[in-house]
Amino acid sequence: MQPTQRRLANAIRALAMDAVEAANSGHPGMPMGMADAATALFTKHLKFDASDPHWPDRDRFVLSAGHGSMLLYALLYLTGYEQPTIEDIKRFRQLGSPCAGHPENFELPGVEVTTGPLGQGLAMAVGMAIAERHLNAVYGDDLVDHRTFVIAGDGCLMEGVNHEAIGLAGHLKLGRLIVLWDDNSITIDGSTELSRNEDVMARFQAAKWHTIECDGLDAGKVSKAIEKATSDERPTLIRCKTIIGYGAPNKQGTAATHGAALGADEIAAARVELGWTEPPFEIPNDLLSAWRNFGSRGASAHTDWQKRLEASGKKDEFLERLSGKVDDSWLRPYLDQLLADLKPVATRKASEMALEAINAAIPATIGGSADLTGSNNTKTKGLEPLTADNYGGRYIYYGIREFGMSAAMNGMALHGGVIPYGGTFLVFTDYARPAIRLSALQKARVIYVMTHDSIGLGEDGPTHEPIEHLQSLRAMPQIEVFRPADAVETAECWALALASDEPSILALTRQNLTPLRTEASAENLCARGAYRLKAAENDRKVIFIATGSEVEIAMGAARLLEQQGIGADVVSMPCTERFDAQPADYREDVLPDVSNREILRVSVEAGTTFGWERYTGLHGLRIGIDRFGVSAPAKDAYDYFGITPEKVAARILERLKA
Ligand SMILES: Cc1ncc(C[n+]2csc(CCOP(=O)(O)OP(=O)(O)O)c2C)c(N)n1
Ligand SMILES: [Mg+2]
Repeated sequence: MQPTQRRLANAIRALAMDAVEAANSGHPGMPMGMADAATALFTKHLKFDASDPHWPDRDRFVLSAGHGSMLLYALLYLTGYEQPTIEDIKRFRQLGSPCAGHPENFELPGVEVTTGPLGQGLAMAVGMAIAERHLNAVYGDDLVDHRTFVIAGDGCLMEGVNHEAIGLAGHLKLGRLIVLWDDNSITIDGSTELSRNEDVMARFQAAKWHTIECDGLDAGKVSKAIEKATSDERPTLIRCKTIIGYGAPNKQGTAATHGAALGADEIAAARVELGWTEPPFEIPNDLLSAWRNFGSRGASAHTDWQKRLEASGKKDEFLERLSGKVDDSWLRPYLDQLLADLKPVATRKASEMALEAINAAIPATIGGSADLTGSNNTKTKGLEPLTADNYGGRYIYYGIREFGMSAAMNGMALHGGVIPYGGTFLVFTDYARPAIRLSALQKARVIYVMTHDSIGLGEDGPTHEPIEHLQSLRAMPQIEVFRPADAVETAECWALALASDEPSILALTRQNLTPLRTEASAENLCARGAYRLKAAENDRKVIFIATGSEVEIAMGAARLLEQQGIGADVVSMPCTERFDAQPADYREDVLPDVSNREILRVSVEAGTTFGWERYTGLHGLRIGIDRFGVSAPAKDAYDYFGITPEKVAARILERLKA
């Protein structure tokens, strides 16, 4: 006899409360409250095959309420994914267990995205749904035809990013996106009445979503709601009315179940309440085998898909595309053409020029901007807009939604098959930062095209002039910040970003820059992060270390010093992270021993000097800006802050005299 949906759900409840109890840490309330809804989704609707978590046409499931991680771990175990094992679950939240506190995408196949920072799961799901529709437009229903399901809590729907995400999803009519809202009226502080009186349903309706309400504790009703959702062309919000910690008789419905172990007494009482007689971590055979059958429910759909793939004539291309490998054959011819006709350009323009070649050579790129298309230079000639009427387009008008754009790009990158890049002003990485951090943490290949990267943007003034941004982004692990100095470096940095398995930030200028790399080189010099652009002609007394637009200024200062018999190297350092990863002998050659006081090292970057002592040594000279910027034409701003060849050279001469 088939177990009831409630009994299937109780297996999730038991695993969640027992795992949290064993760890004495975690969140039992959410998995216990949403167990019935999740059972409905996984046993009847979600298209997946537990034996192949990477099946490209699987539905994507995103647990946006990531604190309820045990819900997901229980589902993966019960449906028969190779991992997690029950031993992994017993070690929930312990060092080395893939069942980490919050779901991490690289720990377990089946965990599509890393969640925990509330709201971002939902926002990433929007990107997954975009990627699905785009690939569907390219490859057709036979190869790409899946949905994206999300479980989101009150917190996810309070966070600001949800406004950006649902606005974008409604606008793009992402009908294959279905969100189950765990409407339990509880957050950590207590009742949602403490902090919310908005009409969430009306808000989603206003964003052109389809909305449904149901009893979230009744799997049958949730199932009916999902059926309705799948037949509507709009994205759907299903409001699942639930009780947090459902099944724990004395604590359910209260914030006490949100984020703490229930305790032995309450767990014993819950076992009675739920009619659950098994010891911790044991699932009765009949129940486990029923769950395992649900885990292979998608096997025949998977086999059919495989047959269609074989017959499609596009198999190799499709798999190659999903592998994420990129072709860099565009780079050489592009550089040859560039070097043949050098002129001053802003690196944002140089980026657009490189993108013309990239977008022609790599069909997987999807560009976009948060309403600064003409400033970020992200739209190349051939790109059509990706719209509700043309999902095959490759350019997204994200609107003024930096955070939503960045989170969507994470979802697109993790979906696979597309390489998202998107732009805004560098200063507004602050608005996108939580998603940039998740790009890094998840190793999502997202390319951030961040223009107007210094006081060189000029008249817009200090609100728009990044100061601390470059260094603070460099401080983030697993992401590379590139600040190219001219058009050749810009192309090299683009090639590195595309080939990377990490996200990248390209910091690009508004103002024109003089070409510095004027000769072809066989090697991508930016790949080493820093290299000697100019060697000292006189006896070397100074080494400049500069980035981006300030390399040209350092070159000018070096020339002035050479005229006075003072030899100066100029090192261009487009990517500090890459330089730090070079072998010691290379680093030593470019920047000889920091304690060598015979040579003065001078960093030049039009931003905070914080951190540059890492390369100059404490006795070096750090030229930058340790205050907010000014509103003035770029030339005047540079002069005001003393970042001109003459003023830099004068400071060095003064220092050398002392
Ligand atoms: C951006 C962000 N802010 C704060 C938190 C800390 N936090 C985790 S869960 C939670 C409450 C969420 O409430 P709800 O989504 O209703 O979850 P429930 O208590 O119903 O499980 C908070 C504030 C977080 N994880 N992410
Ligand atoms: Mg809640």
